Amino acid sequence: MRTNAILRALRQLPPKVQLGLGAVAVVVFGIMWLTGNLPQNLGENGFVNERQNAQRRIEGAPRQAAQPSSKRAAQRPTSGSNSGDYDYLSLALSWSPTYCETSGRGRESRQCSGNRAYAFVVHGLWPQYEKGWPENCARGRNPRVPNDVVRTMLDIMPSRGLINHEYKKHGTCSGLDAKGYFSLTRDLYRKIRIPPRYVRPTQIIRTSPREIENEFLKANPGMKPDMISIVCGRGERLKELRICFSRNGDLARCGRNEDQKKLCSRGSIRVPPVRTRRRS
Ligand code: U2P
Repeated sequence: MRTNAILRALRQLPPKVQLGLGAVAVVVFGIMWLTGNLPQNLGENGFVNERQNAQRRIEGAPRQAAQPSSKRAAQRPTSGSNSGDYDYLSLALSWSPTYCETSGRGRESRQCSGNRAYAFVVHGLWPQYEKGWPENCARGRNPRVPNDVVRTMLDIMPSRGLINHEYKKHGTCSGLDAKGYFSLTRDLYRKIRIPPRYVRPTQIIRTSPREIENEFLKANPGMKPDMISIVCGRGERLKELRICFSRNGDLARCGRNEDQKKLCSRGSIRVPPVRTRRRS
């Protein structure tokens, strides 16, 4: 209704003024298009509906740390525009000996056949929704990790391929560039104390998810049971740990992604020892 009245009023203006206003509109829309601020859905009659816009602003607003996200929200398409939109961070620490006995078996890699025997290594730092997670937030762009950044991470993330993969899939959703994302990863990793018997075990450890959790709680004052989850893999082996942090980088309650029952419901698990000599 209001739109029609505006159009009627415009038609009554002298042709030169109509032409001038038309030119201004073309320039304004051109600038909005170039800067990526053009509204995606126009309302009735081609004008933006203010109510739709207000709703969109609320939906697009950065999420608060404790705000629950629905399954639909978790599955919504991700792109560069929602990078930085997440509820909490999950630091995934992989037990390297298990990886080398299973998925990495037989691979000629720094991690499984190099000189250094790795124990816990960083799998990734994952921006998470309360349920589900965003991924690959830089669609269409090539989110390459600069070589100097890769080099700084190899001591705790022993594969160039893994470093590139984790940044592309998860880091691009953190709202940080590669340097910032990996420096945050290291900062959070440094906050965790690994209990002594998991630093370099040379014998198999037979234990349980509950016992590992208790050992981490003891070594890390401030960590609570709902901030850590133990993941087991094939053959009842310890596969990895997930430790959760708030957006501010403090230890925090995990979301439903780290549900212990889903990640490892076994009563007992075994922790393979680190490699003690170089394989030929
Ligand atoms: O669990 C199998 C793979 O799914 C991805 N994953 C899992 C849980 C989660 O909270 N977030 C997540 O991304 C991991 O994929 P990757 O980063 O290794 O490609 C995980 O290995």
